Amino acid sequence: MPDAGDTPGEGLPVDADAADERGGCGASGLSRREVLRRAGVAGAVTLGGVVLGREALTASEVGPATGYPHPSTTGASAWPGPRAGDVATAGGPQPPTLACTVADPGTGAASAAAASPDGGRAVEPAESAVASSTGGQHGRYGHGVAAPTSLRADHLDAVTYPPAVDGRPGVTRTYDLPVTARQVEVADGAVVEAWTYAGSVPGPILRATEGDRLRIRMANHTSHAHNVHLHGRHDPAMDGWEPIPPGSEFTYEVVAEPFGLHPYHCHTAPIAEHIGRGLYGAMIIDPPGGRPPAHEVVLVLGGWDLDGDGRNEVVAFNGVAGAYHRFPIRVPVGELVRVYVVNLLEHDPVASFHLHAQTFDLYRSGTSLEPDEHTDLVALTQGERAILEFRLPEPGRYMFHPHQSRLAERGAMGWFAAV
Ligand SMILES: [Cu+2]
Repeated sequence: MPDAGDTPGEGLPVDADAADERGGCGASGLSRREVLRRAGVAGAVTLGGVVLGREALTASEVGPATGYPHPSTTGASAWPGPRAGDVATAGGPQPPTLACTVADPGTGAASAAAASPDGGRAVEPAESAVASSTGGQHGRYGHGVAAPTSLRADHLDAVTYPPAVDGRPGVTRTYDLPVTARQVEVADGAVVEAWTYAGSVPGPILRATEGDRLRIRMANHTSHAHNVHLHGRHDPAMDGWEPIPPGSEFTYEVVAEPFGLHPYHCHTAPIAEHIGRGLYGAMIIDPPGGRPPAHEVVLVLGGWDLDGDGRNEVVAFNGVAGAYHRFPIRVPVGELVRVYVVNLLEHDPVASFHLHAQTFDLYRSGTSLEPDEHTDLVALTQGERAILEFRLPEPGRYMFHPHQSRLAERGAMGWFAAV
């Protein structure tokens, strides 16, 4: 578990009533009811009393060691591809601030259990409806910032597992990143009016081999100006800081370089709002010849300022609080795992990535094939990123989270399940 919070009282067990008041929409001293009142959302609020579940599973508990649904550099056929639900229709009026609405009151625990089928990579939820057996005195994980009860095991696959390397260098790769507005449930009881690239937060994982031509078509279907700013090295005329007006489109064309892991994001002012509402993603540029085969995962850290106070009430890997707590990421015991971690938090200047029970080779920005360090923690400022490589030698659950407890406890905690 993360350490106790950095604010007195944070991170400590809370009772159900306190969790109700300090739930996912208003963890920074503003009660959920107050957030809802300000957002103009009526209705009573009750949090399901689920608690953090077992901290370790045996191999039999997480299922047989087959059917890893995630692709590796040797398993291109496993790539699930975009899912229909990830693509939103364009347009619609933009609300003035992020809205926060309420999940089905009082049914969180039961719904959480029902939303964890054993298909795909799902393992038994770490959260379980055991509040009654403990009297609910511990509340749920992280101030009530838990995964939406409707979350499915495969919901984030498209932004978790990168497309496989196809081994064809020197080609032109075209990505469509239409900017749309849509509602996204980012935590249990928190629905925001997000801005998205191609319907998802984070946006699609862009991937190319160094030297490829990258063509990125951005059509702005919202009523605000936006753009696509790529990190890395390119023609400054294609840098993406110039606003693309509503209803317009632009095609960026760059040579993919240098190899490494680079973020992309909207660079239209106020930038904190444009990134904070979801306009960011990860771009993997592979070295010529690729990297060694591995089971690959992309984890983009982002935040949601639900009440417009300049603080993140929800912090999440790949957009949804607690997603990998509810559905741990399966990896096979003993095989190479490569994690692409990107920090695109606004408001919190520094984050980090910490892996429990194992250490990793650290490649800062991924721009070298030699590791910079061997450690269990990497600090990441805003926009910073790293590639981590490790093997998990024993079956079980290995926790990961930012070591800043305030961030971890707002939804940015998950597990690798070695099976
Ligand atoms: Cu923007």
